[in-house]
Amino acid sequence: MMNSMSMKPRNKVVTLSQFIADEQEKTPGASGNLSKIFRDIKLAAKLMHRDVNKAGLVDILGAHGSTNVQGEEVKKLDVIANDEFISSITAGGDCCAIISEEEDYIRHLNPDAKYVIAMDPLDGSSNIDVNAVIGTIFSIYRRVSPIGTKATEEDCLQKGVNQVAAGYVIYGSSTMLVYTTGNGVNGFTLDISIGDFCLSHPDFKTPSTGKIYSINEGNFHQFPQGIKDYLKKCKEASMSARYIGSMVADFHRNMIKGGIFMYPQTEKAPNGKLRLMYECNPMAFLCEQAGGKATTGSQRIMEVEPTELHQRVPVIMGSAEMVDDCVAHL
Ligand code: P6P
Repeated sequence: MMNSMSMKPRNKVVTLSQFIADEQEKTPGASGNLSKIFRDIKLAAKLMHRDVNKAGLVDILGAHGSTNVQGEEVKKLDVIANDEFISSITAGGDCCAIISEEEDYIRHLNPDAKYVIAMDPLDGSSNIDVNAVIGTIFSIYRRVSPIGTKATEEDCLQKGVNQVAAGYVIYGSSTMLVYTTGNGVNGFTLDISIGDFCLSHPDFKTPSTGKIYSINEGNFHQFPQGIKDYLKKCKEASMSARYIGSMVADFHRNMIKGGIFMYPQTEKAPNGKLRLMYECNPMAFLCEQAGGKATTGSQRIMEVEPTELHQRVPVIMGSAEMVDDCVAHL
């Protein structure tokens, strides 16, 4: 009969809230505002976990603007995601502006707040109807304009190297929140039984190389010759092609297993497809913090000088040795 004294102590559960509070304590002069933004993101992520997991059951798969049997307007899940993240962050009051893939212009919030968020509320949403993995991507900056004034475009168009924090939520076989504040990357898995994210991937690093390459080879004939040459080398090395067309899912898999993700420029898309401010910069920050590399092919992604809110850039990111090898072919 095991008595309580002899029972093996259970591993200590570290929740996202505790982890962020501990990080805040280690940050001299931290006001707690950033911690509160993470609280707001966590709430919206849990609501999205609920909505994503019932998408097939209620009328939210239809195209935005259609009406359901009750004659109610049907909202697409990515519009719902945008609403949920913006309303949670607005209610928190710690953000002066948001730029979002779902918003044409800057969404101005609390002029007395000091942080700006760039986000893709639901990336890969074309995969929802086929029950594939989707995600939310976010990037956080400190404003450059005076507190107490309306946020400016300059606040929202900052280089990736100025990011204070970045992360993603992946709605997969489990829902995870992965983020960095510049002190490494930590992954938290949602335990719905306690309603919180628990530390599951502490300080994880991406392997320096790997056997996975991710790219939409349907665009092969439009790729620059260097990309074609690198892909030929990947095939000759019997690497595995893995691509589901959802950046968060492809990125997360490669981060853990090692690999390279590419969305290069094509004849039809001379700047590539992926957005600098709320897809490439946050993923580049995470990738570099995990020991990987992230480039446009000609420069470090986080050094790109932004010129517009929804600007696109070519992207090559993942295991450092694979990125170097790919760039050597360009
Ligand atoms: P393609 C999803 O639409 C997305 O923005 C990213 O999540 C994904 O990596 C990419 O576009 C897929 O694009 O042209 O291969 O379908």
